[in-house]
Amino acid sequence: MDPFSSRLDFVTGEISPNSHVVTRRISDMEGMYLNREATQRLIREGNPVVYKVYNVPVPEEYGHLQHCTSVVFPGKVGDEYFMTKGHFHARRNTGEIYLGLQGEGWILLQDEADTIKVLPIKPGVIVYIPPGWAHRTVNTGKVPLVFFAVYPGEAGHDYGVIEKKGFAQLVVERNGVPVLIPNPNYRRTESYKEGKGRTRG
Ligand code: PAN
Ligand code: ZN
Repeated sequence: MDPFSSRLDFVTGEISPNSHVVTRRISDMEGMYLNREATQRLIREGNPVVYKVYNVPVPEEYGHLQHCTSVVFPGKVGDEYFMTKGHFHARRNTGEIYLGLQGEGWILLQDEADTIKVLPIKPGVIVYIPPGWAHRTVNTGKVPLVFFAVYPGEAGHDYGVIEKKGFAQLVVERNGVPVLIPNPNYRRTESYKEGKGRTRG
């Protein structure tokens, strides 16, 4: 394919022309927030947009580089801050780079042995997500959190694992500040918990 360029607005996160926009509302994330009642109330009261992704379409193939911006809006479901769904890459041996452009938040990272790490993101911060770590972005601030991401063409997205088991920790507001709490609904990965590892097939 021919080389090309795109324009990125550092404030709004919008990429133009030709970006493909994905919009996620609260109703697209049912069951991901702890407070089910607050989730249903928000859906009834206008179903707000939680985040948008402006994706530059390139072939989903080895050698290419996917790139996009994400905009996570400020807000909470109960005490829990607005966040992305979170995913593993379908090809686990692919990493990713995030560069913070506006706002502030936390990146939650979790590997398949359920180890969890948290890294703050804000303008000028580069977050390196090594292969094998699921990642979710949480907006802990009062303005939209905007970041740019680059990852291998063939990475793909696996949402299923996180939809099923969630992240081991949640980011909630306590006395006006973000804190991590254990997720009471978290289901650990049985094979790792029992030390069996993975089986074939
Ligand atoms: C990001 C994410 C984006 C939206 O571009 O896809 O922030 O989050 P979810 O994909 O979890 O809904 C990325 O990590 N791409 O690989
Ligand atoms: Zn990713």
